[in-house]
Amino acid sequence: IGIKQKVEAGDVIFSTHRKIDGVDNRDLEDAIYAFGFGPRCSYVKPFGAGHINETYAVYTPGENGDELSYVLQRVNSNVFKDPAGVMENIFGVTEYLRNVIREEGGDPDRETLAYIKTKSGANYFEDSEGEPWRCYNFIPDSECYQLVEKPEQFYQSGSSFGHFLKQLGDYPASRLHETIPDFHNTVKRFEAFEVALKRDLKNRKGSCRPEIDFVLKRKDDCAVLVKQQDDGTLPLRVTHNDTKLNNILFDSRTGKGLCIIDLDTIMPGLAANDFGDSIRFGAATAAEDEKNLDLVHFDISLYELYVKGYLEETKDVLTKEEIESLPWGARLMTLECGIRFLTDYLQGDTYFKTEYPEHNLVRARTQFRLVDEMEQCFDKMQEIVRKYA
Ligand code: ADP
Ligand code: GN1
Ligand code: MG
Repeated sequence: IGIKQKVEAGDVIFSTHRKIDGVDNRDLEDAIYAFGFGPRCSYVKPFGAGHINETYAVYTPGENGDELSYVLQRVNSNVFKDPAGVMENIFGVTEYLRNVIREEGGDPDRETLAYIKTKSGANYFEDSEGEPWRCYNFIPDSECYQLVEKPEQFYQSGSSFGHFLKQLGDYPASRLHETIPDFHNTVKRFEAFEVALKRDLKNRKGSCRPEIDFVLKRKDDCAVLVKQQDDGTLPLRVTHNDTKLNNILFDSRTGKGLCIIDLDTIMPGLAANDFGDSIRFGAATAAEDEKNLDLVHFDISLYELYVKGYLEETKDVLTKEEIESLPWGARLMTLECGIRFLTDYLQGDTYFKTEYPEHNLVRARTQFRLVDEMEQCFDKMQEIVRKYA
């Protein structure tokens, strides 16, 4: 059955020209007016496959009929407690990137996101329930993937995220708000898991014993990178912190990596974590929520392609210790993500969007399968990094 590889928009859920039955769109409509589209907007469709925010594609009349022109998002305020801080980070970083891209001779309108202010000049709009909405230009002739379609894409992805790290090398990190404190502190993630396990609020413990044991056995692993960060072995950089394949747009004309999106979690962090989160998602042979674990494997040849693209961009910037830490980043970001899914399962699915009751458990299982396979070929993973360093 498989998932759609390409990210596409869904069915029309709002239209300025006709009434759509059965959906309460008042807040969406208010947001459309707040950003100044009003009746100029033809219709809106749900968009994207993110687990946190709600994303909408806004269509307006163009030369060849209605075209996707803007992306409108309701930010999840349960996850992002300080939306003003999130938006300040994003405006700061994208403005900075525009200058860098101009200096590189690139096209700032395609290579970074352009956020739009509300009619009254605010960074975001607050709806009747106090929920934050923000808006940016849709980048035409771009594509977004859930799974690697051609291996070359993953090389491109490594190259783009590596380049992104370099572009933000001199960005004043002190200007950044920490949008989610301890986001990739794997030790704290383990502790949160222990709390959820102890509470077992939804009596789900009995249904995931093997997964619980898998995590408990890896308690010491959780500290590997946190320790090196604390003792200064690994420096903090300005990192993206959510480097999934579907957070990068590819140029449909050239097939090359074009633009890094989803900038909500830009914060000081470890290079290994950005590297690792990309590997976790993109070097897998199946979707993050594949139920048939026989289909879920860690593809080391995809890993190698990413390493190549990433290190071509960053090997002169990263320290020796950082380069050495990359394979651990892959292992630990995958373990951490699995821990987060399992924790959310135990606490009753309050964080990630789910489509059915075991969804988070299914996701945790794929992550643990990947961790297991990475552990088995860890020497090889380290060798590959050394080869391209
Ligand atoms: P989330 O936090 O929910 O993941 P994203 O900002 O990543 O939100 O957007 C969700 C999805 O919407 C992306 O994965 C991508 O498929 C699509 N998307 C967002 N912005 C654009 C854009 N400018 N052009 C094309 N697709 C986009
Ligand atoms: C979430 O929002 P989205 O889908 O890009 C999550 C990431 C996880 C990812 C797992 C703010 O990302 O940390 O790695 O799901 N984002 C947040 O797919 O928690
Ligand atoms: Mg996203």
